[in-house]
Amino acid sequence: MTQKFMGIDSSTQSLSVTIIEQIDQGDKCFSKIIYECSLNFNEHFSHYGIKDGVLPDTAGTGEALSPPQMWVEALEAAFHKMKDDGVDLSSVQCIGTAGQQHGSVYLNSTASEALGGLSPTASLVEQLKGIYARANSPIWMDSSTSVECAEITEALGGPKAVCALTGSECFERFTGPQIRKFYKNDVSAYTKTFDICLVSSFIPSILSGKILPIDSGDGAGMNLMDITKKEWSYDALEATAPGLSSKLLPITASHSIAGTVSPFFSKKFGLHPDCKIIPGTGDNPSSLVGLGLVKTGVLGISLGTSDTLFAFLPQPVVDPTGQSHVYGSPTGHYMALLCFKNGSLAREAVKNQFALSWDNFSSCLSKAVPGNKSCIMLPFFDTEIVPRVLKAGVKKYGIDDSDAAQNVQAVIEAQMTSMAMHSEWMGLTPKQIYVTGGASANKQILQVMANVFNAEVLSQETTNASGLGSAVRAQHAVLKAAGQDVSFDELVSGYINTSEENITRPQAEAVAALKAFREIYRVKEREYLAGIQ
Ligand code: ADP
Ligand code: XUL
Repeated sequence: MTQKFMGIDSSTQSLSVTIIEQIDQGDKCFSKIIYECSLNFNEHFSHYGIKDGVLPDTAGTGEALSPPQMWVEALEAAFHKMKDDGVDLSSVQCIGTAGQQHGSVYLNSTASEALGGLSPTASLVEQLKGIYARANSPIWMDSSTSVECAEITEALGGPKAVCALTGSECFERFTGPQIRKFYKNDVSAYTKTFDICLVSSFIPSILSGKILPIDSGDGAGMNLMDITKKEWSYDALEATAPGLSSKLLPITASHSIAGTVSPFFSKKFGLHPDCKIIPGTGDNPSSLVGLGLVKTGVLGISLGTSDTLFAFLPQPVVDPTGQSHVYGSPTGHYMALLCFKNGSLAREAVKNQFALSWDNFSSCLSKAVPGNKSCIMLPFFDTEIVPRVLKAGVKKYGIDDSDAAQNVQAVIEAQMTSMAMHSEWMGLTPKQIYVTGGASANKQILQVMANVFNAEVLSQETTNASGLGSAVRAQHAVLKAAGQDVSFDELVSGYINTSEENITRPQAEAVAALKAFREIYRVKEREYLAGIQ
């Protein structure tokens, strides 16, 4: 017997689908990826005026907004593509979804009815255009809410208190400060908001035709959820905006079943009317599952638009420096996460500055002598989250501005060193790192990572761990509902590629050089941060 499960990942620059198939043989079952597709927003949806999925910040205030209608159009386009590609959607048992974290969608009083009454004869975009109380959604790249962060922090008793309560200090991109700013700037639109969704709860709400709750994984990225109770904190809601509790459904566990697919999708695209929908989660909690990080001892790194470093935590532990976050894990436990905003954005800035292809970029790295003769770049092409840098500015020490190879090496060594240095508080000395995201296809970048962390680096079969994680979450929910107690570990272990050619090993000489480099980098970063305070 075979069953299929779908994962959808609505990320910053694209919407991707992963379908897995489970084949039951006697008392054993095997699963594999049978279909993947991705729709890039620049390529397909530039008519929204976006670049890399985000509207231009013309006022230069640090706002980062994206049109939710673009995500809606991408969702329907992905189903059209699957149909065109001949995918048999009728045997999909359940759909799991993930979304870029923190981004929020503001729905008015007509949204519930519009979602519940979608007609298959018209497009989603046409039918959903009137449901928003706010046309554009603030997303995770936004850095415009420092004032609101300070206000909420003060109301809740200081940064350490906020961190202990919600798992993170107040961060500009977190949804609570974003909601507060919206309330202060446009109280009338805030009042007309009936429901606030995250990107991760908006997408499954469209699929199921009803507004679904936020899960504890992504709910932890709002500065609104009590991290130990996994419930809304009424103190945090009060400190954020009046009447907020009425605009949020109670938090849910992402392994529950939330509903079935709406008739729009079954009639238009041939999904079975009983196809289940589970609550969405953030792309990072979803990647945790997709990367098999459902136990301690292994580190995960995603090299996407932003770079993230994450690890499974059995219990919530808080970063004493207040730079990291604790989110819910779809397994019911926790995860630690550090987010480096200048990920692919910085790599691409250097690549574009010297008009390089990715192949040229890689060959610069393959010829590099580790440690770059102690030449250092602090790669804050944009504002940064870890370490917190609120004004963009690249700082170079000893780097020749016309030397492409030196700049390429400097940006990669800086990024990997920064990740290793800022995750020291977790006290992990990982033997292995599982890596994903667009840039994980680059072997030379992975070699620098292996040398900086002194650990083996294993890249995943799919570059979309978040989509795979959501498909596996869907599978887990269906098995659990059927009374089969299968662990996440059992479900994901088959996807971890441990083959010899997939392992990038640390090189002893480079490890030593980069250990010394880390200390120089630490001093330079500290000096720089002290200078910009
Ligand atoms: P997101 O999920 O955040 O939208 P992805 O994980 O899809 O991002 O990563 C997209 C990024 O991957 C691109 O912006 C690009 O910079 C990067 N990328 C793609 N191929 C390579 C490569 N060979 N080397 C380095 N970076 C790459
Ligand atoms: C995590 C974060 C980013 C987004 C990107 O806190 O802000 O990783 O989830 O998709």
